[in-house]
Amino acid sequence: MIDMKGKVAVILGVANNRSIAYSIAEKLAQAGSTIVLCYQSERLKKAAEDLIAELGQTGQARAIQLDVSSDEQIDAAFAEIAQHFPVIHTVIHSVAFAPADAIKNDFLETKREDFRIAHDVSVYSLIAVARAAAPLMTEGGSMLTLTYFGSQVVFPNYNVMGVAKAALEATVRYLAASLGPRNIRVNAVSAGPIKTLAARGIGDFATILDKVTERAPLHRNVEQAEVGNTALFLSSDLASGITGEVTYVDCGFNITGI
Ligand code: NAD
Ligand code: 0WE
Repeated sequence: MIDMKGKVAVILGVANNRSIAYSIAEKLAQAGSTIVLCYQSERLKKAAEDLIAELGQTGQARAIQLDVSSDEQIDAAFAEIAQHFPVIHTVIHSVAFAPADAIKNDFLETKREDFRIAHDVSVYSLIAVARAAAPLMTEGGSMLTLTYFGSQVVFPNYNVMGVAKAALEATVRYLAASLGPRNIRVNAVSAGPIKTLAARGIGDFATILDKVTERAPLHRNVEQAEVGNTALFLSSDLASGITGEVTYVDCGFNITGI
């Protein structure tokens, strides 16, 4: 059993209890971590507070607003976190966004502004959050982000998100090199397709899930809890020698050729 007692985890990207970040929060909480949940907007505040309560957290746990496209909100959120927790150990970055047009239209039509937004929210935010979090990670620790195989090969409609995930995976390597001397590890989990809010409204998502069942070595789709378990492992001291890596949690889909 992995023991995270006395550790503080800051988690970004919980929209509801189907979010991958929620499953990660559950696993970290069950292992004894204190959880700080960051929600994107006022609209998600109550949901975040309810989820904290569901996780059975004690008085210390809290929910804080943080839209990662704002430097001011990143600074304010980590200043508030620092007031409550002088030391944090884990950061989970489970955030991605591209304007709907960009993941619907032909890739050739990708607009400059849509490219910018996708990379700002889905990639630059990891650097900005890492810079704000690192001064609180004085005992070393682990940062994790979520990526998708669309960074390596083409999936219809994934489009600019695939380009952003490729940049995110490279960012993980450069951050790992930058933060290694402080004993802060930086990794990514590449999850197979999962029906979450971010997958809603994506045309043919059911087809993508069916293809995985047919082709993946395990002949099924991955579940949030499996991503949560891997995130717990990578966040823990059991993974003390792993940094700069992309770990696939996809029932083996990415190793198959046809
Ligand atoms: P989700 O919709 O539950 O989570 C996405 C989160 O991003 C939401 O909580 C949303 O509030 C947050 N977000 C978007 N813009 C933001 C901003 N400006 N500031 C702060 N937060 C912002 O969906 P999910 O599937 O749990 O996605 C989480 C991560 O997992 C994403 O990085 C996604 O690319 C990745 N991923 C998802 C799948 C999948 O099939 N669902 C597969 C592989 C990787
Ligand atoms: O990273 C993602 C999706 C992230 C995402 C989702 C949305 C939907 C709503 C980013 N931006 C937006 N913008 C919106 O307006 N995934 C890994 C899930 C996903 O999305 C796909 C997939 C998979 C898997 C799109 C096409 C093909 C496969």
